[in-house]
Amino acid sequence: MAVLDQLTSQQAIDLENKYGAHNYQPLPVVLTKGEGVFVWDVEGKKYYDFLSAYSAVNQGHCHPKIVSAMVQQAQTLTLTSRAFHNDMLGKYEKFACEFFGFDKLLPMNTGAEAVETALKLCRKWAYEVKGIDENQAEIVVCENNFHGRTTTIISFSNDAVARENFGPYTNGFIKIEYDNLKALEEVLKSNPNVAGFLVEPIQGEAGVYVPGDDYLAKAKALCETYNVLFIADEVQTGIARTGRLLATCGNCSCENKNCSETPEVKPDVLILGKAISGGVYPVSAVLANDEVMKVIKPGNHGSTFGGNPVAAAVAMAALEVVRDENLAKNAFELGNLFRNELNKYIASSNIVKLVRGKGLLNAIVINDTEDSDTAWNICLALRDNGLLAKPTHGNIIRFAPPLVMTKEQLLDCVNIITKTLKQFEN
Ligand code: IF1
Repeated sequence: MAVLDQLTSQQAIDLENKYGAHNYQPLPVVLTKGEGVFVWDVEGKKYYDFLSAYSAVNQGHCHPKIVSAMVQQAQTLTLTSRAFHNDMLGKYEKFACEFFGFDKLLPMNTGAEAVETALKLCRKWAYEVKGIDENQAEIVVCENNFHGRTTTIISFSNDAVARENFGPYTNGFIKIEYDNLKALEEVLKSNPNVAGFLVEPIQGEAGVYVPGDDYLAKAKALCETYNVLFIADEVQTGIARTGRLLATCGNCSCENKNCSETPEVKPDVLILGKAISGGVYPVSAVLANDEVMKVIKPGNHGSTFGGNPVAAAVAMAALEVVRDENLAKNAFELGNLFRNELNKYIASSNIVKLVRGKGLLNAIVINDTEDSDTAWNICLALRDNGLLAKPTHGNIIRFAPPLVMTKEQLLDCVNIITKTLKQFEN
């Protein structure tokens, strides 16, 4: 078969099954093209994308400004490694630091790498600034977290499928219940070796679980009291997804400050990935102020590709798009509209229990057992009706379209979703 032969969906799926490791179970649809809020399969059928590559494609598929920045930079200089300087990295670091309100940025490539970076940064700070005895530092994490798939990160996951038979695991983590300030205070009070608290502002993989409005601010205050770093994993919630630039917001440059009842929080360490590149290129970053970032010295950490000129050019363009197209405000307004419209339907529905979320990071909970295949079957029917979404945790369906959607398009999608759900009412 020649490389350029057009495959049918079934041929493409068969190839993946035969030659690819079976580490995923994708929805059976084979995409070949994307533009804005739409994707097309190899047979030419058009879909609304309601996953956005797990919130990486917030700026819409193949955004011309981001793609053009990538192409231009790729034709000029792609990679120098950090053995030499390049003329894009510093510009990007300044841009991103000002954009998010931090002193310094450490560039990496994937979300998991950025989480690893934050954990290493936190431990080094614990020994060199806080004064914890060697190898004694603990980092507090939450039950049902998702922070990536490296050996250290799965060590503190409680997802059996992600963990099983990958041991031995990394020590130094204490797990507490999410959205439970008492549990946090208890662990901080009783353990002087705690160096950091790693938390997702909204738990994505757990099923878009939104904590109480004051949770993050009060957790941050507790961290301050006990001299513990508040580490926000905004890989999924960041970059306008939840209706503001960051779910924690802090003193970032977001214009849409009054967009939510949740108080602003400035993390000590901010982890970004996914949409920092608009889903065009793997880019991730850890941001912190000098007081924390100063512990990182030459040789402590790095990566061949982290901070490469293409990544820098792409990330700057992607962030400019978020700002110039008011994506935080759009996500906020469309998110409210989406939940209002779905709630009207849910009021008389037997198949959907509830909708929850913030901005355009939402999920519906299906009225069936966790191990039922109802959510999967609904996603297959949504696909047939022209909208792509994916179940998470059995009976929950995540809805996270690109943030460049219009109101008309969103209402069209609500129609597709409610029409599809009706097929499953009993
Ligand atoms: C997969 C979920 C989303 C993340 C947070 C770090 C990472 C992620 C908060 C790691 C990644 C992904 C990866 C994806 C599934 C996915 C996901 F369903 F698991 F929860 F987005 F909703 N921190 N999230 O959400 O980033 O290394 O992947 O770049 O297929 O594993 P990464």
